[in-house]
Amino acid sequence: MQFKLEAQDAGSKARAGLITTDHGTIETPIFMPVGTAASVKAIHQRELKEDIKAQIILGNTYHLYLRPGLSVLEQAGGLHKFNGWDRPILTDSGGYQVYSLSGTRKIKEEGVTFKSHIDGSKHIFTPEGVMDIQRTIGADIMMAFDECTPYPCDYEYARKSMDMTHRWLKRCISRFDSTEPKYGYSQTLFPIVQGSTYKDLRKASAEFIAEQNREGNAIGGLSVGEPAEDMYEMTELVCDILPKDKPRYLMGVGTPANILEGIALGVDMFDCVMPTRNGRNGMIFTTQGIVNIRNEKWKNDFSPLDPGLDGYVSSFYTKAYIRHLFISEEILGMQIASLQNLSFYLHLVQQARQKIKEGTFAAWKTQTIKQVMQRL
Ligand code: PRF
Repeated sequence: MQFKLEAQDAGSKARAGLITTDHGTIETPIFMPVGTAASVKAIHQRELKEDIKAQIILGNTYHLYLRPGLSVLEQAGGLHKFNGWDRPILTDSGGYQVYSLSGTRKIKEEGVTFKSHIDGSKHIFTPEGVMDIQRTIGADIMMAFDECTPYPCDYEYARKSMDMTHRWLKRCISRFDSTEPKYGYSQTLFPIVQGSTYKDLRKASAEFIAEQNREGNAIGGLSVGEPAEDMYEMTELVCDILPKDKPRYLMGVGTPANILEGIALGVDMFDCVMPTRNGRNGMIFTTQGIVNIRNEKWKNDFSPLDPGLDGYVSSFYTKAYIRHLFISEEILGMQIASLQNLSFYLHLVQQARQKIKEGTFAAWKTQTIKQVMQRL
């Protein structure tokens, strides 16, 4: 993997760059649609590529390990072959899903034992095991195994957890560096900064992660319920320590406003279930603002869903029709809303990239947040 810094904004810490992998190049800043279980929910691969113009998608170690399982993935020749997505894939390590999804779990130095949310069966994730699983999945970018602390989190717990995440990282690195990719293209490993909302812990973690000198770095443990101001403060502090010449990934973030603020602080990569999950619930992001499509006010509104985007779903379907689909629980409503939301997110980061290159990002950001976050 390579990262080339192309431009830096004059009025903020925003950057534009290019990440090159064996499955193609990613223009940053980028938003990565979440494809948890080998599928971006309600979106098929041709739409992902041609309508949304996604450049990289996310997969989840936790889900893929439980279903379809490693034997199927290995026989398929890896996740790219299995789901027909030939552009880059990043997999999260399970260091988050294990905590948020599985019922009973026990965290020990060796790793985390947990029960499957599907059938209650018992499993253990260790740093070494999670590296092996991601080798088998064949992700272009693999994530280190970490503990994402909840919010709020007392200082002592946050410190001990961060230290364990650092020891786990060392184990991830030694397993990663002593194993080979399985499918003939290269893979890379991103470590994850933790430290909850404590400045001294975040600083220590960012310094430790930077020292490992990997090809890219991630910021975890944020967007877990803390005030947005805390998230931005931690993000800025960490970005200022992480190396400039490597991509920075803010995990699980966020709203359009969170993403633009993150970009302004020097973040290059984002992922979030919000555009797909909220889309399936009838919350639609547009260039003009946020639409609750079930609202009575759209009943007779025959204007296009989003006149500001020129993609197929944005211009072809009317608000009245999509409202009808949601009220009637027609599955097509969820598909259209998911497509629109992802198209909007990708358009947003593409525009941000353009503005960074032009040196006008900061002013554009303020005005855009105001516009796209308003409730229509
Ligand atoms: N760790 C991992 N994945 C994550 C997070 C984390 O802290 C977050 C936090 N927002 C989202 N996804 N491994």
